[in-house]
Amino acid sequence: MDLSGLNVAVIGLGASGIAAARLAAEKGGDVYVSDSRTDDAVAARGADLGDGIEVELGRHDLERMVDADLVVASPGIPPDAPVLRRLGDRGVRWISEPELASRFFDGALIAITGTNGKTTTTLLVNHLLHASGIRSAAGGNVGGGLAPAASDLARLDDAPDWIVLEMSSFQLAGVDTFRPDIGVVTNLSPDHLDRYDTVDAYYGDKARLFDNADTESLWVLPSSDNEVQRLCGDAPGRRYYFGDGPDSSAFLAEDELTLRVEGEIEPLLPRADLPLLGAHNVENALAAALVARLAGAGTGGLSAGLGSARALPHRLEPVADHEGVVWINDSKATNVAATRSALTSLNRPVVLLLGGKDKGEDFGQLAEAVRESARMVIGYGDAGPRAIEELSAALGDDAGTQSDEAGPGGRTPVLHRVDGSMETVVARAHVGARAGDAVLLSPACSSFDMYESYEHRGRHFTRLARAVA
Ligand code: UMA
Repeated sequence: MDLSGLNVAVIGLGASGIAAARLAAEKGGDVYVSDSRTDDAVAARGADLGDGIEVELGRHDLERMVDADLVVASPGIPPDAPVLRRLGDRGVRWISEPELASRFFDGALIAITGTNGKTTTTLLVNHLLHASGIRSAAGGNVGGGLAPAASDLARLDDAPDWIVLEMSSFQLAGVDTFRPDIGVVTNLSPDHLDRYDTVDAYYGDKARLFDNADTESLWVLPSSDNEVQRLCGDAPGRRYYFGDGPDSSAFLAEDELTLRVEGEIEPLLPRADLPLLGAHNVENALAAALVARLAGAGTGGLSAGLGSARALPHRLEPVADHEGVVWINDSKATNVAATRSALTSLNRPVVLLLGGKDKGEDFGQLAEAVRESARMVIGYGDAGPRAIEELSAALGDDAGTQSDEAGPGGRTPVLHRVDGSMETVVARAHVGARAGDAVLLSPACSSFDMYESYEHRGRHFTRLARAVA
């Protein structure tokens, strides 16, 4: 495919916009990129694009976009942002950056979405394919410097046989011809309610994964998630399930990660030998192994790859161990479901650090997991007061006051509100934790009240935890 003679407008000059602009220019398009910001960082990114790509900062030239043959919008720009609303009013449609990229992929495509576990599963599939000698490359929503944007993968000189893409709902909202050979939904639960009016609207964007399904499509889905089954509906293609369930092709059998894809049982790895913490990572590993198997990986490569998997930064990542207290950075847990999953998957009493930018989720949903696992909950940041209030209401008499004996196992979890910086939060956690505990930063919120990103928050927490240790 060639974009020669076509005008391409790219909205936003972040990782996504830069990658889209470079790809479109390389394919012959006349590219105009605009960003509403004018600060040094965005100016430097614009200058980096070099000659041949027109960059405009501080405004979006609507007429240029209306006249363009193709408009690519960055995923972080919500559809009700003025620029997209005005384009919509003029009847202009836009696509997302991975949609553009997918038009130039030579290899087969694996697309992985879901609320939690997308990044781990994406990078693990790639790791398992490599361990099996299959040429693949991973990227997409991943971010955090861990993997490139989709359009960068489309520009690789030596095209891999498989592309493994993490897809967010924001990116799926802008697909058109995007068609994965293997599509994966890890799980579904409410998220991003600061952008979507309803959970159904969020799920609706996720469902676009199935838009171009055909009988050759392969779908990898959790066996026990009714919401995911509903999302997939009657999309054509063959379904494979992972997790506990009668039709599952990837499951735990006698505490071993096991596949049964074509009738034959393939034990892969004892669960205890999987280097990733937490029950949800067993699910991620089962999904990844199943996907890699469908892409041609053999048992030997899968076993070796699972055994050599490593925790990703900011995802249940143990960062310090001091006087019997392990400090765990789970800053990527930016919604209630991710935090619940972290809490229930650690087999030790937890001092939970909860809070950040308020996305409107109900923290009361954490009550049961807190009752079971938490010695103490420290609410901080914008959402801290509401988190503590809702947990306190949901726990009722099961919530301790600051003077109570704290802890799980018959005693009541103590709920604390801390105003101030992460330094204060960590100092409070240090005082509250006992030998055998985990101090868990799993905030259930995004970071933007105090930080630039969840990575920034995770790095700061890690530094402070190590300083304590
Ligand atoms: N902008 C405008 N006009 C506007 C609004 C914003 O020009 O009206 C500009 C901003 O000034 C900024 C640029 O748009 O310069 C930012 O674009 P962006 O927010 O889409 O961010 P990118 O840097 O392009 O990163 C995006 C993804 N970010 C989001 O979806 C918020 C990255 O996912 C992804 O790694 C990257 O593309 C490459 O694919 C990050 C993420 O947090 C990791 N994703 C969310 C998540 O995982 O929960 C969905």
